[in-house]
Parts: sequence; C-alpha cells; structure tokens
Amino acid sequence: AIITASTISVPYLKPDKWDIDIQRLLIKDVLGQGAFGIVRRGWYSKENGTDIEVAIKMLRDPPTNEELKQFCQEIEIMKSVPPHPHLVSLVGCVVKEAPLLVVEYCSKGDLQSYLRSAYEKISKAAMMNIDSENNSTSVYAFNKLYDMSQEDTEDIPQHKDVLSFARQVALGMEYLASLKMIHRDLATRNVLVCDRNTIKISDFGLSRDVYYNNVYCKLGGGKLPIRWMALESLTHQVYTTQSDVWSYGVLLWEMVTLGSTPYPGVPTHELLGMLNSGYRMPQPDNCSDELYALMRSCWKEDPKSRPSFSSLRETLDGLLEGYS
Ligand code: ACK
Repeated sequence: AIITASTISVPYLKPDKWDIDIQRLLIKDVLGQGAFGIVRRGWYSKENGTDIEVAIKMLRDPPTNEELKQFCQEIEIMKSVPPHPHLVSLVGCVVKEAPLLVVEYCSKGDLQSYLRSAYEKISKAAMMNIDSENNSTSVYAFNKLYDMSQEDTEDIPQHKDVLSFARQVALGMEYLASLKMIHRDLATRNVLVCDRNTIKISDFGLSRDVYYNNVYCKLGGGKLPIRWMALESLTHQVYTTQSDVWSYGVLLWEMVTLGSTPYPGVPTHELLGMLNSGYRMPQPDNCSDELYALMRSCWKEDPKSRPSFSSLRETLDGLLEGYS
C-alpha cells in the first residue's frame, strides 16, 4: 500500500535502536480509525529474515503541529516502558519519512468490538432483537441464550473468560501503576484481544508519567471519556492511579454487559449530578454478586477507599480459582 502522509520532518523524534527502515514494512488494510489518525495491518520483515504481523499507527494527512507533537510523545512513552505480557508491545517506529508507530498485531481486535460481536452472535442465535446501545439490563440473559447457541460459542466469552480478561487487564494496570503511570482512558475500546484470548492494554502511550506527585491535572480541551471518568476527574480534572481504578470498574461493567455503553439512557450532562448524589450503575443481569461488589468498590467516592490494582488482581485470582 501507499503511505499517503506527505513527507514531513519529525523534529520531536531522534533516531535510535527502535528505528525501522520503512522499506522493511509492508503496509496493508485499514484496521480502524481514531481521533488521531488510522491503524493499518501490515508485515515487518526483521533483519534476521523473519516476518511478523504488525499494526501500524499513522497520523492523518496532513497532521497539525500539535498532533505531530502528541504522536511523537506517545512513541517516546512507549519506548520508555519495558515490555509486559499485558501491554501491547512496541516493535519500532519510523521517523525519517512520515512518523509511524509499529506495534504487535492483536488478531482479534479491540475488546469492545469483540464483546459486541459476541453479543450480536448470541442475540442472533436467540432471534432476539435487542438494541445493544440502549438496553443494557436485558443484554445478559446469558444462560438461556447459551442453550440456544451451543454450536457457535467460540469467541463468546463465558463468565470464566470475563474473569480472566478482567484479571489480565488488572495485571497490566498493576504494572503501569508500579511505573507511576496513569492511563487516563482505560476502557474496552483501548484493550486488544490476541490469540488464545490474551488481553493487552493499548494506547498507554497517551498516558502520563506522574512520578513527582502522583497526580496529573489536565488543563485545556479535548474530547473526554466522560462515562469512564472518576468523580474527581469530572469535578477537579484530577487523574491518579485511583481514577484509573474507577475506569477499570466501568470496564468490568462493559465486559459483563458484552459491550454496552455505560449509564444507558443517561444523558452525559446529567451524569455528574447523578454520581454526585451517590447514584451508581445497578447490578447487570447475570453479573455475579462478587463481580458487582468489585465494580462498586472501584466507584467509591473517596479515591483512597478504592482497591489497588494489586488487590483487584488478587480478588480475581480468588474468583478464578473456583473454575480450575
Ligand atoms: O477492532 P479493531 O480492528 O482493533 O479496531 C481498532 C482500530 O485499530 C482503532 O484502534 C485496531 N487496532 C489498534 N491496534 C491494534 C493492534 N495492535 N492489533 C490489532 N488491531 C489493532 C483496533
């Protein structure tokens, strides 16, 4: 394929060991689009002769200076984080021509789409017509639906898989937190699914290093993931590992409801008022009491009362033991 981005200089990136020769990349179809630009599938032919499948993130053409700067910052953050099994790993980057971020390919795409297609499969099999955006409580008529779709249950997460996904995300976040990094946009759309249902956190290059005071205050605009944000992020623009824990609770809810949009039926402008007066999402159908208790603990008003990612992971270890 052709790279459409015109040749632009990349003042923010210096060549280093992560530098990839663009000639070694075979860029193929578009996997998806984001606010920043597009992600394409491709192949990287390594110096040692092996070819690996990769995802290639690139800016829209032509990028603004601010977009370019942010993208380069994302690349620098990815370079600085030592690899972890539950974070999408960096393969390299191109700096000479248009800037490209090359990461490992996760064959099953993002977790939100993965869950939503499982939901589609189940509702099709059950010949039900549920609006997945707006009707979350009827989403999880799980067991009944399973009886009807026995043949085609591959890629339909069972309760055990949901727990395993949750544990893997907690492991990745435990690691990011140990590096004093906050993600700020933890949601199923930013988690990828690989073969054998391995889960990897992506877009952590957009996260912020909070080494000095453990708090990041966001100033200025930009589109915000309101429905995933902690109360203190909504009211005071404060982001911490504990606000990532709140988002993690919302991510658990997304998983249990197979990709529903949080706070169904609640307009965004009413959300803050509701949360402030103590409202939290109710227990979804078929969500175990244990898992719901875990979500609720993530949504405690006082950030310090929320569990750490390590304790979340330990609780999930315990819940998963019941299945082995
Ligand atoms: O569901 P998807 O195909 O998975 O749509 C989104 C899209 O790009 C925008 O983020 C896909 N994507 C992003 N990174 C990767 C990756 N490393 N491997 C596979 N797909 C990816 C994502």
